[in-house]
Amino acid sequence: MKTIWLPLAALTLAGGSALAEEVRVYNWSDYIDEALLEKFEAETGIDLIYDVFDSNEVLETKLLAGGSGYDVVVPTGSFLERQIQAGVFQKLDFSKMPNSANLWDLIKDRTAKYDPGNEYSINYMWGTTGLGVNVGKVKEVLGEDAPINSLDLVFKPENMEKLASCGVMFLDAPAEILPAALKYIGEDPDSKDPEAIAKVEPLLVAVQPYISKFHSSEYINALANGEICVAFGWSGDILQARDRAAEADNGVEIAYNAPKEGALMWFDQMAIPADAPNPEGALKFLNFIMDAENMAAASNYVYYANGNKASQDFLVEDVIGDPAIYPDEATMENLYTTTAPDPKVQRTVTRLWTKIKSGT
Ligand code: N2P
Repeated sequence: MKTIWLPLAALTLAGGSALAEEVRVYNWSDYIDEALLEKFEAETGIDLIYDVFDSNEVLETKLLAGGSGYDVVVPTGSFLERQIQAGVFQKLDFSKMPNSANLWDLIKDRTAKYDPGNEYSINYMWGTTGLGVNVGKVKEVLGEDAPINSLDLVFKPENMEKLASCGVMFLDAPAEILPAALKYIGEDPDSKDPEAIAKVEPLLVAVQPYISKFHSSEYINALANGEICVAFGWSGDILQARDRAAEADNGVEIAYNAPKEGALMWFDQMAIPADAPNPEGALKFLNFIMDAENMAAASNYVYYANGNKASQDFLVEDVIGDPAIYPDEATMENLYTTTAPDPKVQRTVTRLWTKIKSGT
């Protein structure tokens, strides 16, 4: 076979999409309006490869191994913090992202805790971890005064024993469930003390037999179609379940409550791996996401708050006016944040979580 060498420009013209620019994004599942992905491709001519995950641990394993092949990834702040320290990301060139002027100082101040100076990441969305309930079913099982806004719902074995009949799912996320259990027993939810952490083991082992599954994305449909009656999950996901049930008109009424004992507030941050194949394309994607109308479209679709001040003019009332999404001051005071454990404490957490999930 004869090889013909052509200048790159000619090849691009002749070869069409074979040589088209690509950007690879790895984001959480159920976390964007897919119309935005098409809009990005139409506006930039870049091919977007969009993959999803539902676990910080899965993302972290790929990032620490290196060569993930992704240009944009979305770890939660507490994970991003130690990934920055491990050298996983490159600094962002804000001069190439004029839409970064739209970011919200209030959220930047909070994310600076994980990314000092906000040099490596921008906030995509933030939310809380709490209780999704099928109101009718839970009241049927536990009575009219069921504690649907309290951690008693999921941490009291006598409640869980009854709820097991209609189905309970917990996030498969030790970094979220263990802090909630610590808070429930009166410990610092961000404790790094192995003795304090060990105290949640009996609590969680006692309710484990009543948990039908530890999973971090299946609960959306499971709640919406009435397969489960309680999910310990993420705010916006549960609100999406509420809408899916309403759309199906199946008589299922879903509510989300941040537990009155306090709820975890987390921040999901977009960042560019140090070894990203197309960092320039990644900056274009981030700039697109920071456009006020695009960011509002994403939040309006997935019911999570975002870190973009300018987007607030385009948010629907159902989103900006819902304190479960944009907490009022009183709700805000009841939210806590967490930081990354060091590798030793992380090993304790991982071992404990394996034990809890297996119920031993
Ligand atoms: C989206 C879940 C994002 C929240 N489904 C987890 N940080």
